[in-house]
Amino acid sequence: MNSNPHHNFPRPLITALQMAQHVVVLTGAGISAESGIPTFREAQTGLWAQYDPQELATPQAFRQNPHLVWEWYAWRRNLVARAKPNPGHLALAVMEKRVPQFTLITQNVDGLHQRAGSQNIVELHGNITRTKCFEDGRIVTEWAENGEIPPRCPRCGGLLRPDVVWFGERLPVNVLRTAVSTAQSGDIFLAIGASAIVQPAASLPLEAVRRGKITIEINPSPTPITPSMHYPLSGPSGRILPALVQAAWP
Ligand code: BV8
Repeated sequence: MNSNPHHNFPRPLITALQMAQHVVVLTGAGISAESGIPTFREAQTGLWAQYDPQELATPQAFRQNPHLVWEWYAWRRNLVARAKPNPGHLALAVMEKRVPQFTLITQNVDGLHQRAGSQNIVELHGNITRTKCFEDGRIVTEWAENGEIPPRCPRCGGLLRPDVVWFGERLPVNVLRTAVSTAQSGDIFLAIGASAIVQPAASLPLEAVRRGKITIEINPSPTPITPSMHYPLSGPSGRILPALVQAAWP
């Protein structure tokens, strides 16, 4: 089904985008769904179907079974490497070029926004393509592949782990501070493909509402923040975002 380029968006929404000085976007796993990356809501596929991501994405799970958690991330890294940015990611990269200031806050760890050409990205939960030492938290770019899984830190011999924020771990302080201040300072806030459940990310759109920003949600399903949004747009971001960018900046 080709997207309808003249999707009838409310006129005030289009005008608000055209007049905006600073557009702030929060994306969740939903924006990568059309790139073939399963969201946390969907059951994992294949071997991982019997695991709950929220059980695996924790320091406890890693301590208990580092081999399993490392293999899960290796599977996801492989999935991400084979995936491509979809029209939703690409439309955000175009939108960034059309407005004076643009901040893209993402909960995703797949790096697809970077690959789509977005520039000003705030990675709330880290990035699965980066690896760090579980002991000292410092990034490691190469290590001896001697068959041991997980591999070990070349500096201290500690186990290596993905550079992502696990459940129960704090978000990097500077990252969260930037995300909150931009949600407060932008004039438009778009929440795209986020289930608005995971904290503290889920509080960002509501902070924008509290500060009287114009708020837009793009999601095929309702979420806890839908009732608070000025413009809840129901549908897949891979279709709605290109149509929205086309309507605002033909
Ligand atoms: C912290 C990286 C504090 C790892 C992620 C109760 C008990 C235990 C903990 C808590 C609790 N209450 C709150 C917490 C804290 C917890 C939390 O929020 N839990 C939730 C489950 C209630 N939060 C944390 O632990 C955070 N840290 O609070 O620390 C602290 C204080 C002091 C000392 C120590 C600690 C850390 C949270 C970060 C966790 N890491 N990711 C990895 O990826 O492996 S979160 C991970 O899940 C994702 O990054 C993402 O953020 C989240 C999944 O959410 P979504 O992105 O929204 O994706 P989801 O699948 O849920 O939904 C997809 C959406 O897309 C849906 O709405 C769907 O309709 C939509 N969609 C589908 N298709 C499309 C689409 N939309 C558009 N287009 C489409 N085509």
